[in-house]
Amino acid sequence: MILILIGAPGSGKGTQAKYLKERYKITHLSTGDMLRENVGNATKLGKKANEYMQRGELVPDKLIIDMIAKRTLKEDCKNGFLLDGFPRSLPQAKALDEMLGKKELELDAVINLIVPEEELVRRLLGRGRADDNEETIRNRLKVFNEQTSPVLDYYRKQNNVKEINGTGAIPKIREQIIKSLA
Ligand code: B4P
Repeated sequence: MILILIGAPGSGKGTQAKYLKERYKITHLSTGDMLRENVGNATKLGKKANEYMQRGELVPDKLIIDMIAKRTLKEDCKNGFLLDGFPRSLPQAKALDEMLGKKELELDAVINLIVPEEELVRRLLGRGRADDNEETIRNRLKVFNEQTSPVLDYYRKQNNVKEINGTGAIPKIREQIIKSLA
């Protein structure tokens, strides 16, 4: 099974991914977590990515695409994977299509977590990660509307987007996702 979780920053992608990977026995690939690990280990990629992350901008496509292409080659991706936070731009979506096409794999569904902007800001300020200050949050939301929304339209044209209300109790949202995939 190959799934994509899309949603604005703070929509709960990471939160829901933890349950979905267990439910479907697939590997969770969060580009945000992978980048933060690189930042923490001060790798070449981490040093480059950190500047963009602190400003709330997208890390350049080439770096992200190479990182995901390498990661999906690993043994634990053989049974499928859950992409959390990728693709976030049209070039990333097209690169993913190419990657899957070469392996004759198909995307099962794109899950879109919908949460109103005020609720997103409230959640992120509450989370308090290094890139969760008000200025960076506002920029991340702007970047989402400008660069990630077209990715949703791209998948809507292929008819495989599951629109999920991302507000309310976490287990209820999880149930809605599972129902939409049945
Ligand atoms: P990410 O790590 O992907 O983080 P996110 O979008 O901010 O958060 P997420 O939606 O996972 O929210 P969470 O579950 O934690 O991105 C960080 C940065 O990395 C980006 O800004 C960018 O610079 C870079 N990056 C990552 N991927 C990239 C890519 N593909 N291309 C380029 N750059 C990339 O939930 C947030 C909070 O809400 C938590 O505190 C949680 O407890 C709470 N919450 C969750 N569900 C809730 C609910 N139902 N009700 C109340 N609170 C809830």
